[in-house]
Amino acid sequence: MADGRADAEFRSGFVCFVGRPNTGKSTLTNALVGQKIAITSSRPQTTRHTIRGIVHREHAQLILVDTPGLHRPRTLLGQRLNDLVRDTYSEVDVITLCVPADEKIGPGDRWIVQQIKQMAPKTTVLGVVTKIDKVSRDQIAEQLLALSKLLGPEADVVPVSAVKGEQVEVLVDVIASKMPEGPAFYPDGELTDEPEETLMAELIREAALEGVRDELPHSLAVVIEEILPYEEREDMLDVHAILYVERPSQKSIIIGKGGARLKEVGTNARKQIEHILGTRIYLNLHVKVAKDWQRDPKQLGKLGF
Ligand SMILES: Nc1nc2c(ncn2[C@@H]2O[C@H](COP(=O)(O)OP(=O)(O)OP(=O)(O)O)[C@@H](O)[C@H]2O)c(=O)[nH]1
Ligand SMILES: [Mg+2]
Repeated sequence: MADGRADAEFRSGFVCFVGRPNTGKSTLTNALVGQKIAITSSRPQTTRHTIRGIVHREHAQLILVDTPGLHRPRTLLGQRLNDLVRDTYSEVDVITLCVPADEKIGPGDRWIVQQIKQMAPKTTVLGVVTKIDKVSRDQIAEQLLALSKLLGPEADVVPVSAVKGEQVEVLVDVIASKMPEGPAFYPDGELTDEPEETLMAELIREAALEGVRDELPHSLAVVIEEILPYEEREDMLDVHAILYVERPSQKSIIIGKGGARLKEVGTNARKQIEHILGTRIYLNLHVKVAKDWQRDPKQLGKLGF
C-alpha cells in the first residue's frame, strides 16, 4: 500500500432474518437498508415472500433476506411460506433469529431454533432482540440472556430498535464480521432486487391492511394487472391492480360505504408508490372475490404462491 496501511478485507454475503410473525423483521430490514423496501404492519403475517435488501458499507456488502414470519401453518399458504423460509437456511452465510424485547421466548421460538439446527447445522446463527424502545434496560438485559440461553454460547446476541435507529450500525458491523471475504454481489446504490411491479402490489396491500381486523388481513392479496403509459401524460403511468379477498362480505368491507374506503386506500397507496418509486401514477383499484384462495392450490398458483 502506498500509505503503508493494509486495507481491511472486503466482506460480502447473505444473511436472513427469521422469527415468529410480527417480530419486526421487515422494519429492521428497512432500517438497515436505509429505505423502505418491505412493507410492515401491526398484523402478524404481513410478509409473504422473501425480499432481498442490500446494505452497502465501505468494507462490506450485506444481502439481507427478509422472510415471512414462522408459525404453525393453518392453510396451504401458511405451509408454502414455511417451506420458503426453510429453503433460505441453506442459501445464507448467517441466520439471524429475531425475538421482540416485549414478549417472552416461547415454544414458537424454540421450534424455529430446532428447525435451523436441523436444516443448517453448520451455519452461523445470530440472535437479535428487537423493539428495545418498548421496554426497560433491565428487561432488555433479561431478554438478551434468555435468547443467549436459547441459541447457545457460540451465538452473539444484539439488541436493536429499528424504529428509533438504535444499535442498527452495531448490528451491521456484527453481521459483516461474520461474512466471508469476497467481492460485492450488487452494484453500488442498488437497494433491492424487488421488481417495481411487486413493490407496487405490496404498497397497495399495506395501505389496504391499515385498519382492517380479524381474518381480513390474511385474506387479502394484490395483483398488478397491467401498467400502461397514461394517455396524454408521458411522465405518468396508468396502473391497474386487483385486490383479492376470500368472501363477498370482505369485499364490501374493503370497498366501504359508497366506495369511500377503497378511495382512501388508493390515495394512500398512490402517495407511497410515487414517493418510493419516484414515478407519478394513476391508480385503478378493483376488488374481486377468489373464494378461499389461501387453501386452494389452483388459486394460490394464480396469485403467485
Ligand atoms: N416500538 C417498536 N415497534 C417496532 C419496531 N420494529 C417493528 N415494530 C413494529 O412491530 C410491528 C411488526 O413489524 P414488522 O416489521 O411488520 O414485523 P415482521 O416480523 O416483518 O412481521 P411478519 O412479516 O408478519 O412476519 C409493526 O407494527 C412495527 O411498527 C421497533 O424497533 N420498535
Ligand atoms: Mg415482515
